[in-house]
Amino acid sequence: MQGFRDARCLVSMSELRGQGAPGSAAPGCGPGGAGAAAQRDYTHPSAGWGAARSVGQVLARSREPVTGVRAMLKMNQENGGFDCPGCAWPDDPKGLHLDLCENGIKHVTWEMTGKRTDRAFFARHTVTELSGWSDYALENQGRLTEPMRYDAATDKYVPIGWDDAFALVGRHLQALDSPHEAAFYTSGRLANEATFLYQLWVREFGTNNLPDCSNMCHEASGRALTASIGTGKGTVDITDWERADLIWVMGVNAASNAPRMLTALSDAYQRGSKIVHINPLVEAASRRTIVPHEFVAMGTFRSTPTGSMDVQPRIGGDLALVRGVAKVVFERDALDHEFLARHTTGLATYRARCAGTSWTEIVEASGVDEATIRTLAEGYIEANRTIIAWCLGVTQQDHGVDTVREIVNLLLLRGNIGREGAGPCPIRGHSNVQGNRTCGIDHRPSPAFLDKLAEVCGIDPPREHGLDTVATLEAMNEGRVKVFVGMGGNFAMAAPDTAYTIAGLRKCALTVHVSTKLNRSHLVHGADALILPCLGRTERDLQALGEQVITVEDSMSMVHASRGHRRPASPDLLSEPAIIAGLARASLPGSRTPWKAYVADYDRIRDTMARVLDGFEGVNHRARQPHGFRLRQPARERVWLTPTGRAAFSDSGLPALDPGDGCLMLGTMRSHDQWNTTVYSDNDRYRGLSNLRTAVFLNRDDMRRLGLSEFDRVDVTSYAKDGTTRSVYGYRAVAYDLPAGNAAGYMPEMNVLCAAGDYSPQSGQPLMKHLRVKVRKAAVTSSE
Ligand SMILES: Nc1nc2c(c(=O)[nH]1)N[C@H]1C(S)=C(S)[C@@H](COP(=O)(O)OP(=O)(O)OC[C@H]3O[C@@H](n4cnc5c(=O)[nH]c(N)nc54)[C@H](O)[C@@H]3O)O[C@H]1N2
Ligand SMILES: Nc1nc2c(c(=O)[nH]1)N[C@H]1C(S)=C(S)[C@@H](COP(=O)(O)OP(=O)(O)OC[C@H]3O[C@@H](n4cnc5c(=O)[nH]c(N)nc54)[C@H](O)[C@@H]3O)O[C@H]1N2
Ligand SMILES: [Mo]
Repeated sequence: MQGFRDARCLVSMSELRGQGAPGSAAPGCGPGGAGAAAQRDYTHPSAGWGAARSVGQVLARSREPVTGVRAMLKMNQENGGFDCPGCAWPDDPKGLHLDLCENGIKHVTWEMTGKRTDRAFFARHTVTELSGWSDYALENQGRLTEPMRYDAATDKYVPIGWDDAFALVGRHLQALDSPHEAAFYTSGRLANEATFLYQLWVREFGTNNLPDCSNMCHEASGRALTASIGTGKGTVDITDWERADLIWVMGVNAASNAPRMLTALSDAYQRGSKIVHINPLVEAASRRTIVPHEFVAMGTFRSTPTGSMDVQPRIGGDLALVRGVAKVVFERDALDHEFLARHTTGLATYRARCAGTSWTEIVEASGVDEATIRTLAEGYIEANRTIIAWCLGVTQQDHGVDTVREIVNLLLLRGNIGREGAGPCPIRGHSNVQGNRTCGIDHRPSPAFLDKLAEVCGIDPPREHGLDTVATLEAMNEGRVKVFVGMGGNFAMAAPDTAYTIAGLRKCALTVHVSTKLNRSHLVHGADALILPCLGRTERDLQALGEQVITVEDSMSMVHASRGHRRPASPDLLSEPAIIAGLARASLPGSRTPWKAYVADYDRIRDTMARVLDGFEGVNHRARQPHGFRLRQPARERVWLTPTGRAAFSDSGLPALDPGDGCLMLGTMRSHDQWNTTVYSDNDRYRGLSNLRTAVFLNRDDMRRLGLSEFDRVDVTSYAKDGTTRSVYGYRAVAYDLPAGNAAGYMPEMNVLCAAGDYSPQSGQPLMKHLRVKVRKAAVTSSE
C-alpha cells in the first residue's frame, strides 16, 4: 500500500466526511442539522410503533406516502409481487400474511421517491460543489433519469445518449493493453439474469476481475463452508427455523439488519426454543419484539421475547468461545458417534486441539468466563436440533474463516448438519448477494464452472484468477487497472480506506457506474466518467417481447421470481440486462453471443443459465411457482462435495487478539437508520442515539480511564499492520454496554480508519470489525 501517502493528496478534506480535520468535528454522512445529539435507553420492544413512526417519516420525506403504502402491499408476495430488496431473509413460507418490516419499507420507498436528479440538476451544480455535500443529500435528490457523462471543461455531468455511452465504454475497453486492466464490481442487488449476463460479458472480454460486495461481507463464510462441508452456503431453510430447539444468533444486529428474522425468533421463543445472542453489544433483538407484520400486536402493544440468553464476547472472541463449548462437549462425551464415524474426517485432531486449548487461553481469547461458557455448552448438549446463524461480527475478522469452520466443527460434533431443524445459517446481506455467486460472480471461478460456460456459451473464458475488492483498490492505485465498472453499489464509500479508494478511482481512465441514485462514487471519477441509470426492483421492465420478470436467491437458497409494477422513474432508464448487453455489444464487436435476443426475453437468459448452472434446470417454470424453488444444497442431504467426500473438521489455533499498547479493538457497524452507504437519518433508535453518527461507543470503565465523559469530543486513530495510522476527528464518546477494551462506530464514516492493506489472509476480507485504535480527548473542542 505504498500509494497510501500520495492518496491523501488526491482527496480533499471536505469529501472525507467521516474524517473531519483536527480541531473540528467530522460531519458524517447523514443529513445533520436536526439538533443536539442525545442518548437515552431504548426500553421498548423492537419493531412496533417506533418502527411505524420511523416509516411514516421516510414516506413523508420521499414524498410518497400513498404509493409507498401500496408498494408495501405488493412486496414479497408469492402472487406476483417484487422481492424486497431490503435484505436476504426468506419470505414467509406460509404466505398467509404480509411479511414486511420497517427497514424493508424504508428501503423500497427510498427507491420509489418522487424526486428526480435530472439534467437540470446536473446543469446547476459542478462536481466540485457536489463533493462537499453529505452522502444523504446526494441520494436525497431522487432518482437518476438519463445517462450522464463527465465534462471536464465545465466540471459538470452532461447528458449523453445511450448508444454514445456504450460506444465510449467500448472504445476505452478496446484500447487497453490487456483485459485485466479493467475491473467489474458487483453490488449484491443485481438479479440473477443480469448477473449471468454480466459475468458472461466480462469473461468473454477476457478477465475474471469481478470484485464484489461479498468480498467485504460473507467471503469468509463461503470459503469456510466450502472447506468444511463442500458447498459455500448454509444448509438450513425457513422450515428448519420452525423446528430448531436452540438458535444461536452470532454477530448480527437482527432488529435493524434482518428485521423479518424477528418473526422467526419470536415464533421460536413461543414454541419453547432457546435463543442465545452472542454479541459484544447487547442489541435490541435479544430482548423483545413486536412481530414486524402483526399489526394487531402493534395496536395492543403485545410483544414477544426474542432471546433467552446474552453472551458478550470480546470483539473477535467467537472462535475461542465456540472452542470452549466444544471442549465441554468432548468432556461430557455428548457426541453423535455414529454420524461422526460415517460422515466426518479430522475428529481425532480436533479432539486433541480442544483438549490442548486451556481454559485460561479460552477465557482470555473469548472474553467470556468459564462458567458462562459451560452454561452455554449445557444448553447446546441439551438441545436436539441447533441452528447457528451469523453475520458480519463473525466474518469481518482476520480469522473469520477459522471461526466459521469452528462453528461447523461444533455442529458436526452432535450431528447438527443435514438434519431437520439444525445446521449452519449465514445471514446474507444484500437481497441477491447469494444469487450473484451462484450465477458466476466470482474472481476465483472453479474450472468446472468455466468449462460449462465455455461449452454452453461458446466462449473461451480466462482461467487465471481475477482481482477481489482489496486487490482492485491496489491495482487502481498502481495504475494496473484503468477502467472501473460498478454494477450497482457505492464502491467509493463501501470499500475500506476511503482516501485510498477515492485516489484509486481518480487515477482511472474511465469509471462507469450503473446506479439508481447519485452517490459519492459518481463524484470521485476517472478522467472519463459515466453514470448509467437503471430501473429499480419495484419498476415494470418492458422489453421487445413483453414484460419481464427477474429472479433472486435468498439467504436460504430459495430462487423465486420478482416482478416490478411501478411505472419507471423516467422513460430513459434501461434495465440492468439491457445496459450490460449494450456495453457488451459495444466492447465485443465480434461477439456471437445473442445479446439482443437475451434482452428481448429474459426466459432465454434463464434457458442458458439452466444449462450452465447446477440446479437451475427448469428455472423458467420453477421460479414462477409460489415461493419459487430451493436450489439443491448437497450438504443438507449429507452429501459432502469435499475432496474426501466427508465433512472436514478444521484445526486452528486461537488468534492473538490483544490490540496492545493501550489500544482498543473497534468494530464498524450500521445504525438502524441506514442501508449500507445509504443513510436515512442521524438516528439509531434501538441504541437510543439521536442526531449523531460520528460516535464512538465505549465501555464505561474505558471512558473513565481515558478521562472521558459522555458526549466528549474525541479523536480516534487506527494503527494498521504496516505501521501507518489514520485518524478521524471530533467524534463523540458514547457509553455503551460492551466489554472493556472494545469499541464500536458506524460505517461508512469509519472506513477512513480501515487500512486497505489490513485484510484477512484467509478470505481477503478487509478487517472492518477488527481495527486497533486509540481514542483521545479531542485536542480542540469546536464550539457547537
Ligand atoms: N436495514 C438494513 N438492513 C441491512 C443492511 C443495512 O445496512 N440496513 N445491510 C445488509 C448487508 S449488505 C449486510 S452484510 C447485513 C449486515 O448485518 P449485520 O452483520 O448485523 O451488520 P452490522 O451492522 O455490521 O453489525 C454487526 C453486528 O456484529 C456485532 N459484532 C461486532 N464485532 C463482533 C464480534 O467480534 N463478534 C460478534 N459475535 N459480534 C460482533 C456488532 O455488535 C453488530 O451487532 O445486513 C443487511 N441488511
Ligand atoms: N467499515 C465497513 N465497511 C463496510 C461494511 C462494514 O460493515 N463496515 N460492510 C460491507 C458490506 S457487508 C457490503 S455488502 C458493502 C456494501 O457495498 P455496496 O453494495 O457497494 O453499497 P450500497 O450502499 O449497498 O449501494 C448503494 C447504491 O446502490 C445503488 N442502487 C440501489 N439500488 C440499485 C439497483 O437496483 N440497481 C443498481 N444498479 N444500483 C442500485 C444506488 O445508487 C445506491 O447509491 O459495504 C461494505 N463496507
Ligand atoms: Mo453485505
